[in-house]
This record gives sequence, structure tokens and C-alpha cells, in this order.
Amino acid sequence: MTATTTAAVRSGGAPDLGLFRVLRDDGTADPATDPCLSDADLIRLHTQMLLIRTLDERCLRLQRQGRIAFYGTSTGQEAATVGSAFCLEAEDWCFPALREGGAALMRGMPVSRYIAQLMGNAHDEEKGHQQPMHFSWRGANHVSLSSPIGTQIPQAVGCARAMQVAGATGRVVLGFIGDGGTSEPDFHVGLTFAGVWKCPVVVVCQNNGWAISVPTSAQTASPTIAVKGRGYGIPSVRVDGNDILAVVKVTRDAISRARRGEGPTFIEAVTYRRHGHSSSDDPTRYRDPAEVERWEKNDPVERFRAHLVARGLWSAEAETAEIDRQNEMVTREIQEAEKAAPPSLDTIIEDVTEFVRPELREQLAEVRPFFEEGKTAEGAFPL
Ligand SMILES: Cc1ncc(C[n+]2csc(CCOP(=O)(O)OP(=O)(O)O)c2C)c(N)n1
Ligand SMILES: [Mg+2]
Repeated sequence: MTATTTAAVRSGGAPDLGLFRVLRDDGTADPATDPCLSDADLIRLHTQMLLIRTLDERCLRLQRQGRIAFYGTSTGQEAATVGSAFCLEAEDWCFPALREGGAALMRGMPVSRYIAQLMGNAHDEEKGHQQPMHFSWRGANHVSLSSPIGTQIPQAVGCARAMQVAGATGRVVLGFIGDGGTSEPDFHVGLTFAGVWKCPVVVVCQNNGWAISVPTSAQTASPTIAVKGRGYGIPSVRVDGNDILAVVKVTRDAISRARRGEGPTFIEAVTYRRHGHSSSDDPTRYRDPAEVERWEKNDPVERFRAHLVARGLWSAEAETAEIDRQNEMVTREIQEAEKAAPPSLDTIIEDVTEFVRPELREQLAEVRPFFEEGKTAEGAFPL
């Protein structure tokens, strides 16, 4: 019996209690559920997952070297991020949670912008207003995350509702949340309205096992996270988040339903956060290394690589060449980003309110010498 059928039997066939998979344990795809992507798309999915891993390694090192202030990896979660973002069109909207910078990259955000955001330099889309890891990309309607967890869901549902009201049929919104975020009131408010209004929204919960140091088992007594969607009348499905083909299949089906005006879907992608919560965290303080080792054996990138190799689309040599190419490109982009100027000082008061009040201009004039020359009206600033 395959793992897919085992999960289906255990759940009595309920999609919100089982674990939907396409990739079988031997690396082949189940023909009954395979989304049947083109060879070019399969390779694109893989190289996008590799890119997240390359950036995670390089940027965490930048943080350790004191060259950026903060970083949070999504290592181990690449399939859930790339697979779901892959299903969007450029005109659709995305409201990411903490670990979906890779969704913006998948949808065309240049690596230079990713690094500019981490450094908050003049090329940063957000002009240094946001903390690192709060990526946004206008080119694909990828909206910067608001730091309070769970807020993404009312935002995503509100955006989808606005599309309904404006008659923008056929457009959809993808909203992300973590397992910890599902304990926040905003998640429940968002799903309530999405269900009642039948909004064109797909909510993906990346259940990565942990919310900083709180394990999912302490987060909820619910048998699964997906089953929570039932209470809001929203079709919900639990998917193997480390199986990129399964993620593509369930997200694509959900997005098609939303485009046809058939309402929202809630997806729980079961995955694992392999590293600390962020560069400020030490997970060895609260979790068993054996758990990490178990999940390392269920690596989304390795599983998909094995599948592509078995299909004759990829090889160890192709993988090495791609990672080398990505590392060279990232090195160049970091060098360029470190040469870039900071955002103009005026951006401190611009884009915050529609009209900049005169008092703010006066205050900026007062502090400008400090920023530009290290001086205040009283003289040298004691640094
Ligand atoms: C409302 C709110 N409470 C607490 C925090 C602090 N905080 C930041 S991330 C996080 C855990 C998030 O866990 P989860 O939703 O599972 O996402 P993950 O980090 O695992 O991707 C917490 C508690 C916050 N940002 N917002
Ligand atoms: Mg989590």
C-alpha cells in the first residue's frame, strides 16, 4: 500500500484529515493525481527551489558576518512556497506570511531586489521602511507582510472581496499563514468572511511544526489544521508540503475553483522548519535534533531531484552547474547591493501619509544634519 492510500484509509477519505501526495516513495508520480506539467515547468520548479536554498545559505552567512541585520530561512519549505506560487498568474495577488520570499522570486522578483530589501538600500522596493524579510514586488502584486502574524488573512480576504465588488472576475488572491498564525483571531475572522462571501481566495497554511519554540502539538488540539476550514464552510485539504507536485495539484485546483467564482479553499501544507525561527533563534534550546534528522530524510528538493533524474530531465552534473551559476549570480548581486546608497532621507516622511504635514518637514530638517554629518543643532552627536 502506498503512503497516499495509507493516509486516505486512515482519514476515511476526508481530504482535510488525510495527506494528499503525488510523489510516491520510489520517486515516481502517481499517474492518477500527477498534474502533468511540461518538462520546462518541472525544471523551473526545481531551479526555483534551489534558488531559495542558495539564498538562504548565502544570506544567513551575510547576517552572521554582520552585513545584514536579520534573516529567516525557509529551508525545508521550498516545495510548499514554490509549488503554490507557481499556480498564480501575474495579475493575481499574493499576501505572504513569514517565509514566502521565494513566492515573489517564483513570480519574477529579481534577486537584486531580494537583497536590496534585506539591506534596505536605495533599490529596496520599500525604501528601507520595512524590517528585513518583508519582501514586496509590485510586478506580481506581492504585498509586503505586516509583522503581526495572522494579519495576512483578513488582508487577503479583503483584497479578494474588493475584486468581487469591483467585478474583477477571474482574478484570485493567495494568502499564506503559519501553523502558529492559525491561533490568532485574524485567521478566524478572515475565514469567516471568506466563507460567507465566497471570496476568490486560497489560504495556504505552511504547517512547519513550530511557531518559534511552540510545537504544533501545543498550538492546537485539532486533529489537523486543515479541518479547521470545515467550521467556516470552506473546502479544505491537507497536502504533503514536501511534495511539490502535490502542492501544485491542490493549489491549481483551488485557484481554478476560485477563478470560476466557486469560492475559497483552505490548504494545510505539512512541512518542516529545518533551521531556527530566524537568525536570532537557537532551536537546540527547545527541540530534539533527532526530529530534525528525521525531516532531513524527507527533503523536498531531494525528493523532486530524484523524480526529475528518474524522468531523464536532470542529473547530478546539471544540479552542480545550476548551484554554481546561482552562487556566482548571488555574489555579483551582493557586491552591487553593498555599493548602493541608502534610500534618500526624504523617504522617512514620504509614502507614510497621503500629504506630508509641514511639521514633519520641519522635524526632518532638524534631524537631517545628524544623518548627513553626525551633528545636531546642539553640536556633535555623541555616538
Ligand atoms: C500577533 C503576533 N504575536 C506574536 C508575534 C511574534 N511572532 C513572530 S513569528 C511568531 C511565530 C509564528 O509561527 P508560525 O505562524 O507557525 O510561522 P513560522 O514562523 O513557523 O513560519 C511569533 C509568535 C507576532 N509577530 N505577532
Ligand atoms: Mg510554524
